[in-house]
Amino acid sequence: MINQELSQIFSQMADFLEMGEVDFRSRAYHKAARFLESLEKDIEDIYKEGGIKMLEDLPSIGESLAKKIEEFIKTGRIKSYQKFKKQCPVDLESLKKVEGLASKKIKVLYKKLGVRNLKDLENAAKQGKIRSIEGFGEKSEKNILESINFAQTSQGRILLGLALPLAQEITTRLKKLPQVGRVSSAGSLRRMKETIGDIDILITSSKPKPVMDFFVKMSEVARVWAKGPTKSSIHLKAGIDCDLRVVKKESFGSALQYFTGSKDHNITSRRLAKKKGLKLNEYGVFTKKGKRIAGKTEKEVYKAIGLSYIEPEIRTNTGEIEASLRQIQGRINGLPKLVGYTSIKGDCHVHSNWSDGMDTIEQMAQAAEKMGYEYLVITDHTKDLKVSNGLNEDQLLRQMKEIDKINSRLVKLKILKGCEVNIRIDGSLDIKDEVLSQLDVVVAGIHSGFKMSEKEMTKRLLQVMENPQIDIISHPTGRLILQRSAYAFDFDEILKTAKKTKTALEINAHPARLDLSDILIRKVVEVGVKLVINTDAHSRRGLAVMEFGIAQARRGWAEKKDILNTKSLKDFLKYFI
Ligand code: DGT
Ligand code: CA
Ligand code: CA
Repeated sequence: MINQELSQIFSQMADFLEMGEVDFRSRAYHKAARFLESLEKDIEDIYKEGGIKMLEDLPSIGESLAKKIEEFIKTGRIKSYQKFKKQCPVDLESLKKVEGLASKKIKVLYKKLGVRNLKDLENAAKQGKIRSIEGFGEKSEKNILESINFAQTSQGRILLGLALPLAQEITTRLKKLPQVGRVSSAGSLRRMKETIGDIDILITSSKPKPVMDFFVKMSEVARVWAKGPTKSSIHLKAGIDCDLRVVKKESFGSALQYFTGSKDHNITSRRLAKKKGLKLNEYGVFTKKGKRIAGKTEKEVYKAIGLSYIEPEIRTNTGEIEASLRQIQGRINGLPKLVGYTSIKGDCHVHSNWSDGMDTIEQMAQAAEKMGYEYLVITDHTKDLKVSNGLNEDQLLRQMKEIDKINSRLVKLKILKGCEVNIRIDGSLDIKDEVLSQLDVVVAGIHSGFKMSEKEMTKRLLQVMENPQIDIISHPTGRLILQRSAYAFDFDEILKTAKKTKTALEINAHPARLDLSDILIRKVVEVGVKLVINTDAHSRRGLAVMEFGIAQARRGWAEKKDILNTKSLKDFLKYFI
């Protein structure tokens, strides 16, 4: 659509002008951009009909802009736009994706701090330089940091770790409204997918109007896409959309089933219903004659179509429906009994301020005790990682003594001694075996040298697992969601050796890692290799991400028995001896 393209170009021209010294012309460009966006007729048709004269007669388009439109229609580009773009000292396009950053603010950041791109912006915000600039403050600095991640990925998806707290905040508020009955998230968020395209919320309500009024006026709202009695859509300042749907009480379960998806899961369940002579949709389960036989709860919906209840995390149409069928028929290989959100008894990969953590060992232990854990393994970085203040053998030995002291003061929780020993390029470790052997649990991780051939990387990891001192491999594939893909290695070979050497693989609960993926976890479970869910926390607050790791384990069909840190302290330690 040429109107759209031109509108975008004009609005960028306006931004470029605002970046320069004189910006009075920018308003004309803004106006023209808005006009073009709302213009029903194709601007090219108008030009063909009446030439440049007719363009000039349009509201918001003067002589000079008409010329530019003509140039664009004839040549497919506008020279002055390209010139502006070249001269612009900053990466406006990316910076503008950061919520709350308009070109005028970007100009200030450039002039005062030399911010040219997202990386500069992130550094400035992290160093606390932005808050002191007029027109910004601490809050906008925080907002900038929060939305940078989104701007960087810009695919429109954000990490579950960002979306879930946002959604929880909104659903909690909705629950408090007197006109609201049931409330639930749906979509990918309810399935706890690693990244979220948009947040879906379902409610029942006797009086939707005030609820919708409330919803579109929340302080997080950046734009309102649509507002109606049964559905409203908003864009949040955090850079993600949120849909709110009002459904009937008697259809809440079927609506929840429908809007939780995944789409593929829905298609297969609907097909199954059809086979039974039933119709399944968001309003309920119906007989051929149109009689509703289920819809109020999800459980009854699944039951009506001949299935036992399927947890949202595994609704991906990758065998769960077949397993559910086997389950209800009492056959083997039914649905997995997914590990529960409260089943974890200890965190086995956390950092203290001995290396690059924020908090002391004691503070970490107290926080873990509060969470109800029985044990916490302190696994600071080791000496190769100089930037992370990695510990050498002597420091590790001293830390063990310190842990003994703190343990004598703790009542419920036991701190276990460990480290996250660095795996070198050649597969050797940076801490001597005789020190590693004195630790309770040794985690080994790759922190550099990601780019190797698959063969070399596999060899590197196999060598580590063959070392009897090594208990757990941390973040086994090295991926960072939306940022860095996994390194190349032969996962089947890893599994074989892990099984043989009784080495556990970590599910790293950090929302940007969630490494292993659901698909790999399923492989691990099938082979019978053990998993550990760890937060890799660098502060007390970091311990809270455990939930994401558990969700990931569930998405990979893992049961309690597959996860070592669901064991009591006694059994946990026994496993590693
Ligand atoms: P997202 O938002 O990209 O992270 O992923 P979802 O799964 O949340 O997708 P979304 O928000 O487009 O739709 C929410 C759910 O609604 C989806 O999981 C299944 C259901 N749904 C949406 N469109 C269709 C469709 O065309 N057919 C079927 N069967 N279900 C749909
Ligand atoms: Ca969604
Ligand atoms: Ca949606």
